[in-house]
Amino acid sequence: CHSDECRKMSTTERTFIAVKPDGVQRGLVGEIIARFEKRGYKLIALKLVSPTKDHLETHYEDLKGKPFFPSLISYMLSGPIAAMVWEGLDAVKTGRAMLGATNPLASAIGTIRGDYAIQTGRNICHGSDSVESANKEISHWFTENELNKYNNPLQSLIYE
Ligand code: IDP
Ligand code: MG
Repeated sequence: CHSDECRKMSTTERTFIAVKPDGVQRGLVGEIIARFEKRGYKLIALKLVSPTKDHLETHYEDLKGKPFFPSLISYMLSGPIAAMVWEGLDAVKTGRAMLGATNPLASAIGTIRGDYAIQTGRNICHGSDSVESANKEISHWFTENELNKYNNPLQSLIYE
């Protein structure tokens, strides 16, 4: 089923979440993972990677014309990135809400950026902005083999 109604009910929606190099170096990987775990999302994939410039330019290809694009790419190249896939009801939109606004100063307290970051150019994390870009990003960062298939017995405690 691919209708909007079904999508709203889908407990298998997936989003690509990444801890950027500043977040990794500041020791925030565990904190960010913990928030998604505690919320009830299911961890499908997880790795620490140092992608090429090419890989990052493709990831951010929609921003290619922006004046901050070169500094964004060097920021993303400044260290390893913790890449992950989380699955669950409304994972894309809720994932973005958990991250907070792009500009951390505009992010609500209680969000990841609102609690741990100050500037847009050092906003510690990435989250897909739509189901369509999530699918694109997941296949850009992970092979099919890296997307783990397993049963989580806690599902019945998280979903009615
Ligand atoms: P998002 O990460 O909240 O989806 P986007 O607009 O997709 O925000 O921008 C991607 C990333 O590019 C941001 O997370 C931030 O790191 C960086 N960025 C966006 N706008 C600016 C800016 O005006 N100055 C510096 N960096 C920016
Ligand atoms: Mg974005």
